[in-house]
Amino acid sequence: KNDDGVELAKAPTRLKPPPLYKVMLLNDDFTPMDFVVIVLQQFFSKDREQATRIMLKVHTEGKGVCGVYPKDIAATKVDQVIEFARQHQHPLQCVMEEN
Ligand code: NFA
Repeated sequence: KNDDGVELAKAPTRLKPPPLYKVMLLNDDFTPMDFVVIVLQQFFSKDREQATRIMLKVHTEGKGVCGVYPKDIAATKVDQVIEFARQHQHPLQCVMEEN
């Protein structure tokens, strides 16, 4: 109730956790493999071995999952990767997909 005794709408109790989004890297013919490995280490906290495995999956299959995050964090990762690639003049693309 507010000060006048009027019943106010209450937000519903959250039953479901927030949706998660996969952040994916897309293959291209120009970005160096070493650069993709650095991206996976720097922005997705992968060690060199995991990063190399994901990079090769993207290279051979066309795309691959780098990590799974809530929406705002996933969107920030996508922006950071695209900006980092752009600064280095590589065409590497990064997208998010609802899980
Ligand atoms: N296909 C790129 C090459 O042969 C490597 C690459 C891997 C690019 C993963 C983008 C993503 N240099």
